[in-house]
Amino acid sequence: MTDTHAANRREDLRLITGRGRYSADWNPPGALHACFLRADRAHAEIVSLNVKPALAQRGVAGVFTGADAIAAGYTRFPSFANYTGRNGQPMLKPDRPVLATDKVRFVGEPVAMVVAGSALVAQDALDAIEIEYRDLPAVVTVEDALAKSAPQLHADVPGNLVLDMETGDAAAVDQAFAKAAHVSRLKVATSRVAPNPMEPRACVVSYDAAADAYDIYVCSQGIVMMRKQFATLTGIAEEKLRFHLHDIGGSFGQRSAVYPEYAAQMLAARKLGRPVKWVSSRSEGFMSDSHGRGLEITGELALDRDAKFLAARYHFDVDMGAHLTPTGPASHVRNPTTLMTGVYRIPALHGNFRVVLTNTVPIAAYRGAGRPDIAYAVERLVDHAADELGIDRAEIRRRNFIAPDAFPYKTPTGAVYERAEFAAVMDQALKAANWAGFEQRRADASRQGRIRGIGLSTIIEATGAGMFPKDQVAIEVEADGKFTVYATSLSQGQGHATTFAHVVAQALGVPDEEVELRESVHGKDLTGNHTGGSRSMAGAGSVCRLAADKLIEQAKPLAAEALELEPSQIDFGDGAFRQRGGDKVILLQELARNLAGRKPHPMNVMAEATVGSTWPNGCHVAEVEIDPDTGVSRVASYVAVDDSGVVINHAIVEGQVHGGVVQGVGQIFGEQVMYDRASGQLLTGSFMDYTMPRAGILHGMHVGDHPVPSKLNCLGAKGVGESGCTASLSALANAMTDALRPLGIAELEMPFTPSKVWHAIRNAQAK
Ligand code: MCN
Repeated sequence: MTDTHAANRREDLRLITGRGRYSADWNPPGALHACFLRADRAHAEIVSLNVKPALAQRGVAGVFTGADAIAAGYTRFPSFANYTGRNGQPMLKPDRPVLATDKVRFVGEPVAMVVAGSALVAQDALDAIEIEYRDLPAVVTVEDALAKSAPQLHADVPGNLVLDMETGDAAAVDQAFAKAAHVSRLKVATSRVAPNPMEPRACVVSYDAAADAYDIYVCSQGIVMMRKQFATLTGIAEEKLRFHLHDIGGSFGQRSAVYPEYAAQMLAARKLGRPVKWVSSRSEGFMSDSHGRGLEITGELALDRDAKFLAARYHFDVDMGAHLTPTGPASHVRNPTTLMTGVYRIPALHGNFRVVLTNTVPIAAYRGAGRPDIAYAVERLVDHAADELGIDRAEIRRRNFIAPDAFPYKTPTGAVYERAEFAAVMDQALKAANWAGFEQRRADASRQGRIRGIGLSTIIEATGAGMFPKDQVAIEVEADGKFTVYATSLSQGQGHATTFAHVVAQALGVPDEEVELRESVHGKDLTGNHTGGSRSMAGAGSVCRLAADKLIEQAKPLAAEALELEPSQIDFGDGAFRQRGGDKVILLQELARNLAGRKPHPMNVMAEATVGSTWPNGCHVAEVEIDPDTGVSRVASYVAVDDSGVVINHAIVEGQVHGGVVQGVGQIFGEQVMYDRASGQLLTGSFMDYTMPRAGILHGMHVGDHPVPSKLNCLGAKGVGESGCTASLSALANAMTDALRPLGIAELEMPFTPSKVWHAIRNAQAK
């Protein structure tokens, strides 16, 4: 097993001293620049489109439209999810154009692309494009999209409903509800949010006519997935697509997909014979990068006389935006289904999904990808039930946790949880948060004119099982005896260069600096998953360990030969092969250097494994304080205790939890993409009107861990990348509800903006 450490991240010095290499940093000689004409309205037919005046502008090299994309056969936008709805009806997958042809379906949808010598010239030329629209009514909510009179977004999606699906056992749930002593019901909604990674989206494409191949520099989460999606969309063979993936300034799930702009750039690079570069502006990002969350969930919980859970049913209204993305359906349908029971033993479950298209930016995975949403619904409902029954919120959870001896635990919707210790995790968190001493703090705050509340959430996640059936990792031995590790994952800030290298270095018994990680490198014939679903450590990370072990096995006969012994006479340890009972020794790196003349190096290895989901879980406790005069809330303290299995690097894991929690804080207190319901216009198109969290909103966070090693991979690691997001929404909302309930304010919905909170307090006081 790998030991734990808290080494600083090896990549940080390079990144914070400006030596990162982001997509926009690529400037191939002779590059042209692209700009996109985007729909300025939510729903309209394109009556006419005349790009000639733009083409005539000085400096413009080309203008491309949807017709060019269709002519090139770029028509199969990937959508990997296949769900079956009621009566065997498969999920509908309407076509998504690269550039809109007959219709625009959301504000920001690309309609044409101008390519010019500079981005400014291209931008100016957009104004010369003549386009005539016939406006159609727009729908930006699920309710409006499902209304009988609603406009149809896609001719082949009747009623804008792509999937009407149920899961679980409706009859068993009905029976349980019929005999329940108490039923609690709560409707919640997670706001639609804009992920807003620090680096705006960017892509550079050049076409190599001699090889009929494309070089693509793009922000992404991993090469294999990206290559497959580009190939699916364009029909171009995967081996003709050469990806150059380097640093990314964050992603949060948003960069796992191919986007229309990239395909349009490929068209242009080929036709014009010059590289084509596009860098999104932040405003463009708000209206064209996928959004996240946006689920409305109504939950009902049936309880017996002892407040034990008998059954639960959930109704999900899922807004997918104007088109399906590759990750949207899995995020919003599969993940909530998997986790509908949360950390509780609930004998019967039923879920009902309506998955709907609206005139808004397409929705995709966003850190947590449906897990924060279902945890939010479950955990708020459990708190609601506790309140209705007058039971302590920790106590109702304790009575219903899946017991430690019940694992592996098969949930009513078919997921199989690995071992966890929910009660022990919660106890640790409650202790760290001084839950028992809260009423005193509430009273102290009240004396100072402030309203204080505390909330908890106890959650579980299923990390990504993997789009590709196996993860491969290669280790190549360099002439100087150093080791280069290749994987198909791609760090967007998670610190793989530190942790993966550490895993290998530890196994090989060499200092971490002797091992370098290179991810998603073109030309390495590896298959495996991208970085997403918090699966990289358990997936590629654990295969790093297998590869290192394999390298030692492979090197053993070579070491024996060098020592003039039989392999059975030597052992490996602390970076060297040693004669058993003798004094002959050869260092692994010395052996590596001695054999450097052989090509390929005889110690090079490739290892692979099939790694499914792991089941991280945790308990977060948030304490909030509200200023009733302004409605401004602050997080007075925050405790996160997570079971991430064996932790490889504590500093990184703590950073991951911090980052995720702050995203939750952002969403709970301000972040929300808003559209005008009548016109479908995007109202939050910049940081002027979209509230990102500021550093001061969260003080003094305590991160603890309660590791229950996973048996599902050789490191014992579970994921952690999304834990902060998954647990924080409900912990914070429950804390706000706890603060406001004594005033007679029952349930508010996120975001808890100062104005919403202030008005609620004023209305309550007026009563
Ligand atoms: N780790 C560890 N011990 C464990 C588990 C993980 O030391 N038991 C370390 C890993 O080695 C890795 C990091 O923690 O360096 C996260 O590992 P893991 O949970 O396996 O998650 P991934 O590396 O697969 O990252 C994906 C996850 C997701 S899905 C999103 S979205 C996300 C996130 O991570 N986006 C991020 N964290 C992010 N962090 C930053 N800075 N930027 C993003 O865009």
